[in-house]
This record gives sequence, structure tokens and C-alpha cells, in this order.
Amino acid sequence: MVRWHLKMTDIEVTIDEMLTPYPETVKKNRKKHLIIKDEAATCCPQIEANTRTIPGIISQRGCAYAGCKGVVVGPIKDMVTITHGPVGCGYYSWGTRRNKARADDTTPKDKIYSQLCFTTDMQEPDIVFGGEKKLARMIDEIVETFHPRAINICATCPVGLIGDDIGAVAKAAEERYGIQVLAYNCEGYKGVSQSAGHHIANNNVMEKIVGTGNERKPGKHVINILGEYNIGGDGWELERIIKEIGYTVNCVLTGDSSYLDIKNLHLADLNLVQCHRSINYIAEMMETKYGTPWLKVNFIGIESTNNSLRQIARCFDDEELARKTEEVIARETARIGPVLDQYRKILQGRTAFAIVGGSRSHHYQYLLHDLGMEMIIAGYEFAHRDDYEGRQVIPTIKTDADSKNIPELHLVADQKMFQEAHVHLNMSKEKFEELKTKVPFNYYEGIYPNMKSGQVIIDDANHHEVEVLIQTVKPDLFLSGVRDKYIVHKMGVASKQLHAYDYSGPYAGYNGAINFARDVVNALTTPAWKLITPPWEKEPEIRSEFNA
Ligand code: CFM
Repeated sequence: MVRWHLKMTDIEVTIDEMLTPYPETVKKNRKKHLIIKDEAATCCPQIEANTRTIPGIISQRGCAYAGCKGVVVGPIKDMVTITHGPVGCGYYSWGTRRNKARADDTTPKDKIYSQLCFTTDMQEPDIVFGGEKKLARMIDEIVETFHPRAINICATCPVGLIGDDIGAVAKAAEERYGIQVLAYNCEGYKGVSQSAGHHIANNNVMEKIVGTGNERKPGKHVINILGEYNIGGDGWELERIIKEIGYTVNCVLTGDSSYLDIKNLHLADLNLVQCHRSINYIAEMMETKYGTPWLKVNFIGIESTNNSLRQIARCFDDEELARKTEEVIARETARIGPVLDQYRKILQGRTAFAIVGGSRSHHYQYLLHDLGMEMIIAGYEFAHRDDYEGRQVIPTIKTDADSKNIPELHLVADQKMFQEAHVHLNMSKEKFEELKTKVPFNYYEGIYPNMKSGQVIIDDANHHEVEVLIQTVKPDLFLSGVRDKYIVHKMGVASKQLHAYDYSGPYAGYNGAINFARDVVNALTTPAWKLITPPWEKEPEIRSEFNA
């Protein structure tokens, strides 16, 4: 049965039901985090985002440390990243989020640390008397044992509370050993979610690492892929495609990236931005400091991969590149087409929800579409208004006490290295001006324009809301995180974890589309669902009420 286009009135009733149990103030607050798309509306209604979760409500967000260590700097394979704090923060981020790394010509196996766990394991005496000495000793031990190229120190909550000066410890260690030691004040409480940690990490990487190298990789067109973390090997699939077309991949930030490559990040001609939320700061700062143009891309989905590849090719006035792009698109699309056709027979007309992070809910709409499916409810855990509504709203976003907590770097053009965008792209100013009318450089339109009437956007959804939406809208598939996945399973609905892809992947590019289609078909068709009766089909129903 196709339920793609929910009737406006039906979905309004559902949302109303969902909000009814809340006390008045909570209801008012949560309403601002919801949009029911109305294509007849002339402009995008404003959504509230990147604000504090209401105390007492458990949603799916992480902390600033998670965003800094877990997301942005943790995947840099040849840097030792120390978690300065009690063992739990280090231990639970040890598994990584399946950001894969491998040895290559410049980074041998013994220089890859991203799978290891380094933590100062602060104990009560360290909390009482300070943890700086222990941190310094740990750096000594790491240098002696591993001889890393550089070190990151990520702060956890107690570090900020007791006032350890990790910046001073890092500086002293730099002087002792002559390698870079970076301190990140990404204490968990620094922002309203992991998004704060992305920003803190972006600042430090940009200020301290980018621009310290001077080796441009050989090749005619040298590009960076920013905001790609190689989850389940996504980045490798992109590299396979992009290299074949004829580009040199300077650095993937930060999936399978090396410190050495990040030093040379500024020597690329163009920045591609896959995840806007986590890395837009570096894209923007590089534009200011080096003049490097950036292009929002999406390699999740066949059509969107093809479109992205064509857009990238347009940026370089090069006929051979355009020809090779079309050749690769034609060959790959023809190769995977028949396989996807088989899966589409099963998936056609099915519906999905996605409540994930800060960019995937948008990206996966295209892949679902390729498979004949539709995402009817899309949510983010920690996106900002620009990820929903487009970057044009950035100047209108109000700064609050929480966002003021995170330093903004105000960079200026680098006197030696700044080049105008058209020089980066090796074309005349006139040509570039014309190109700008076709290619939206330095812009992201957000998720809103891609949604259809009656579909819902939800920010920072919580368990109660997800439960009501699943019960009433009954999607075929829930694209989720690891914390909500099993609850959804118990409700009798198939669920795929979109953060680490459970144990699968890659899901990006052409090969990724096949993997995803196969996994979704397996999830939807497993006989296990016949053994489960969703709770709403059983009586009596247990209901709880807020004790106002
Ligand atoms: Fe970007 Fe990410 Fe995401 Fe993200 Fe994340 Fe992630 Fe995510 Mo999990 S960087 S915003 S902080 S695409 S870890 S690889 S899947 S929530 S949607």
C-alpha cells in the first residue's frame, strides 16, 4: 500500500495527538521544532534548532566531546587522540563509529592509531588535585612508545570543571618533543549537542594544522572531500569513482585521513562538502583564508551521485574530464541498474522515517527514491536551521548563551596563499561568473526544499514522539541510531542503523547503493516480523500520564 502523501489533515491530527500529553510549556516548545511541509506555502517556515533539549526529556543527542573526538578528529589515523578524563568517555568511544582506516604509501601500519584507546583514566585524586601531571606523563609515554606524528587531547566534562589547563600541557609537550600537540576544550557540556564539538574541532584543525604543509599532490585537478568520515568504507567508494574520472584526491576530511594530508588541505583547487553540518566551518574558513571555493555534494544515491559528479566536472573547464565523467556514470549506472531493478520490485512504494544526526536524513532521501521508496518523516538530532532551511538563513540565526560558548574564528585572507576562486579553478573571471549562475558554490539549500506536502520535519525528536509517529503512520522502515533501533524492532518495524550502518557498508556511491538495497530488503522481508505483534495490536494498552 502506498502512503507517500499523507493527507494534511491526517498528519496534523497525528502531530496534535503526539503533543497532547505534554504540559503547556513543553507543547509550545516542541511545536517550534516541527514543520509539516506544505508545497503551497511561499516560503519555508522557520524551525527551531540547535537549542537545549528540555530537561527530563531524553532525546538521541550526544555531547561536545563526542562531536570533537568521536566525529571530527578521532578518524585522523596517524594522530594519537587522548581522552583526558574518566575512563568511561574513552572506553565508550573506543569502538569508533566504524570510520575505517588503512595503511598507505605515506602512513605505514604502525602509524595508525584510530582503532586504539588512549585515556588518562582520571581517578578521584586527579579530580581533587588536578590531572595535568598525569596528562603530561601520558604524553611522555605515548611519544616514547609510539612516536606519533602529532597528538590530540580531547577534554571531557570534569577537565573543564576542575580547570585543568590542557592548552598549557599541550604547549609544554610540543616544546619537549617538537611535534604538534593540540588541545581541544570540547568538554561534553560545551554546547547543546555534539554539534558544538564539530565546531571546536574545526577551529583547531583549521587554525593549527591546515596550511602548515607545502606539498601539493600531483595532478591536474586536485580536490578535497570534506565531511566524509569513511563510515563502513563510504570514502573509499567515492575515491574509487573520483580517481577514475581523473581527479587527485588531496584529502578526505577526516575519514581515513592523515595528519600529513590535512597539513596540505589548502593546496587543493576545490572543496567538496558531503556532510555540511560537521564541516561547513572549515569550508567557509578556507574560502575566506585561501579563496578555495566549495561545493555541496551528495554521494548517497545513484541520481545524486551522478548529479554531484556532473556538477564537479562543470567546475573545471575541461572537456576530457566531462567526457570521462559521463563515461563512468554510464558504465556504473548500467552495471548496477539490473541489480537495483530486482530490489526495487520488493521496495517500490514502501515508506521510511529517518531520524539521524545532522545530514544523513537529507542525503538518504535520494537513495530511497532510487529504490522506489519515500521518506515521509525526516528528523535531525542536532542540525542547525541552515541544514533545514538553507544557508541563506544564517545571518538571521539568533546567538544564544549556548552558541556564544563556542569561539568563532575570524580569519582573514592569507597574504601569500589567497587566490580568487577562478584562479583556483584555472579559468577566467568572466567564465567563473558565468559558471556561478549554474553551479551553487558555497551554498547548501537544506532538507526542506526536497520534501513533499504532508511530510514532516522534526528536530531533536524524543522517544515518546517517535513512538506515536510509528504507531500512527506505520512506516515500513525506520532509519535510526543504535539507541532507538531496538525499541523500533520491538514495535514490529524494521530498523536500519544509519550512523555506523550496523555491520555493513559502504552505502555511498554505486556499490553502496547495492549494499543498502540488499540490507533494506533483508530487513523488510525477514520472517521474524511474523513472530512479533506490535504492542498497539494487543490489549490492554498501558498509558502513562505526566504528573503536572
Ligand atoms: Fe555529519 Fe556524520 Fe551526520 Fe555527523 Fe554523527 Fe555520523 Fe550522523 Mo552519527 S558527521 S552530521 S555527528 S554525516 S556520527 S558520520 S551518522 S550523527 S547524520
